[in-house]
Amino acid sequence: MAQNGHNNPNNQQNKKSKQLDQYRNDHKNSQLTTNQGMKVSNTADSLKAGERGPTLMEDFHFREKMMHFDHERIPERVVHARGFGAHGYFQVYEAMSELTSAKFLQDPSVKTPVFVRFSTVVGQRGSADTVRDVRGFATKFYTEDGNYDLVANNMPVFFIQDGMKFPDFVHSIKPEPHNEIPQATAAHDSLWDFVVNNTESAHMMLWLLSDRGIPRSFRMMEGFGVNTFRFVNAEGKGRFVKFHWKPLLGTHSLTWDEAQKLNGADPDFLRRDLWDAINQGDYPEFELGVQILEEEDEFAFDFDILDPTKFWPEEQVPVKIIGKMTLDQNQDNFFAETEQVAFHPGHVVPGIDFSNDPLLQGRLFSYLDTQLLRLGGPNFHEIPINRPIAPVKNNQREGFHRMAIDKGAVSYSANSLRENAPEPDPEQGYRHHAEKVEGRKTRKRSDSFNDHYRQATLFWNSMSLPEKEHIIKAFHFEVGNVKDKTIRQRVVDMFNHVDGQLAGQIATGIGVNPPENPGGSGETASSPAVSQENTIKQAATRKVAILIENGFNMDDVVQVTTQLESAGLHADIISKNQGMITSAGGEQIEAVKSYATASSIMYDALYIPGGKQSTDQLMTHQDAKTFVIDAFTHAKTIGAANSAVDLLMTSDIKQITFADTNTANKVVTDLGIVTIRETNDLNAFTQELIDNIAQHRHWARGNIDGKISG
Ligand code: HDE
Repeated sequence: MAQNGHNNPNNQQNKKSKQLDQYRNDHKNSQLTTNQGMKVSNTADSLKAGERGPTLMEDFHFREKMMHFDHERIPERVVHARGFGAHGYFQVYEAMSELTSAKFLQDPSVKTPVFVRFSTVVGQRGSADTVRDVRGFATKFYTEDGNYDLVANNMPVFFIQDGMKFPDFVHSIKPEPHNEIPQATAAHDSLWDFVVNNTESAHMMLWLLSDRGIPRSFRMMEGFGVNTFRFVNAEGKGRFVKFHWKPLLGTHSLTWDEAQKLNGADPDFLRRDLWDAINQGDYPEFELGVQILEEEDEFAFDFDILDPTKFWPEEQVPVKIIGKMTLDQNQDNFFAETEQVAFHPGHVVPGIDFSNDPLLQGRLFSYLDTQLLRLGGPNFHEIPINRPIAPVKNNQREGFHRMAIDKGAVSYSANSLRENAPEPDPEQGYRHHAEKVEGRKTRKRSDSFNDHYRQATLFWNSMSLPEKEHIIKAFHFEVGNVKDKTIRQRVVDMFNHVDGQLAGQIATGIGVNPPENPGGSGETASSPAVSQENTIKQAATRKVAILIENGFNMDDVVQVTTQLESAGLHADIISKNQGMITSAGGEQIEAVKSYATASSIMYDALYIPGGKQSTDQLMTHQDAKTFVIDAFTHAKTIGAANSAVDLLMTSDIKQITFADTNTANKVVTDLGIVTIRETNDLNAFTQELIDNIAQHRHWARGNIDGKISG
């Protein structure tokens, strides 16, 4: 398996990768040196006065080694501290010249190198991956015209309308400052205190408490630029634009119970998933979409298109798909790449400009500013991962860690000593859209931003029943953890402006009064595009757990795994003990995991092959039973062949129709439980299994996480 994709002969090295090669250091067959390049004879013992004596001050090797170690850490990001990056490329489908002059959006044969960093927002750098949170989805395009950063989230709206409130909002959601509790969660008093006192957050809170807050994989998340930007074409015509990333695997989530268990069992679940997928050649793909609004339609909506707590429903403004990004190469070094990459919404290229969205305007200051502290000075653009592939020529000089050796006496403009080089280019250089702006200075928000509830209701109306149920449960957990009862009551009263039934159901779980007069915003429309029920459903890259013990049917394993793998899925053999397991016919197969290292939460589906001796043993293992019950409870597809059907029938799974002796050789499927008996031919069975896995979850199963409680 090609680690990191560099050795993959199909991977043509792009310009960015070639540039990074100058800095890559594999240390193979090398000898140990100091930082001055001097060979070292011993790095295990300090230089001492006598074998049992004190260490000497002159031990330069010890001092250098320890000094460097002492300074290894840099400040983590103030938000989005925990992240994970990967390299790839972007290709546009057709020339976008009518909409934008951005060069990387013109030629479908050009592969623009990209580096993407996915992140959580609230938790510290070492926090768990599967917490309920917004996910960051930041992409750096290394274009011929300089770096373009699309710094997006996996939800299309935001908590606040003006950048001025960002420090307040972040202070409220981060661990409380007196005791630094709780970590990586919104489930505490200060956040909900902020919410009820800043009701513009209502819409985003619903997105956060929806399944979008616990994605199954970074590969299965949408990305949204959130803010309104502007496309400008070569003639100088501007149009408003919103950016979207659409994952080709669809948008899918974990259940809350799984997410919580994964935080303990595998806090790296999402980064591991991305790393493994790229190493296995399952390159994540995302299509880039744009929603375009003509400037003359700026006021055509019942919301303000500059308000970042509103999205533009796809049913009203269609998403035009314009290209595709493929992530095909893992990073070599987490710190050098993921930790040091510096994004900024102000890193634009000609053809892309801003709008007056007051949140975006605030962002345009913050990102540049934050890098000064985090990366130790103004030269962070010289760190390899941040270097553009376009030449950098200007009169900026010096500062900490300056790498460039800028020759000559001239470091100013205009000059005649160097014929005014480097010279601005009025034709090719960036030209700001000549928007007409006028107004009196004021610290006032536009009245057009006043409605805080209608789109929250629109989002709520768009949810399927299981999605609504998950949101209510999320409220019960998040607000249930708020100690102050008045805040809990105010949450119910606030969400009564969104939907009376929702507010009533929140109240039931958190020990406060339902609204006296069930209310709502009056919004009756919905946007089917935002329900994950309507997303792409396919099985490729999903992981299947296969449980066996000695005496299993080899045919039941080989036929199914071969067919799963040819459909692009992955299977792991799991048993009580890791190691070789012997089939009924005496052949051996390796269990790569045991119940100590694997549990149902780490897989998308479960399959149990037949073989009476094997399934009889499985029936006696508590761990195997837990595997089955977890897969069932989390609404996952379960397959059982031959004697394994008896195992399911004697488990706690109830009210499901299984294959029986009357249905010999026939596939029986009920709510994602696929069974077959008395057969050697598992072809149709496996196909049915794959089709069910593609459904992601089978919420209709009932009694479970996704059950609708009226
Ligand atoms: Fe950010 N945000 N943000 N943000 N943001 C940062 O920049 C900020 C906002 C987003 O993987 C910081 O380099 C302000 C919206 C991502 O490195 C900081 C406001 C969206 C990342 C910052 C917002 C985002 C950041 C922290 C409101 C979705 C991670 C470290 C005015 C479109 C990038 C850093 C990475 C990171 C400020 C709101 C996305 C402090 C002031 C809306 C994906 O500069």
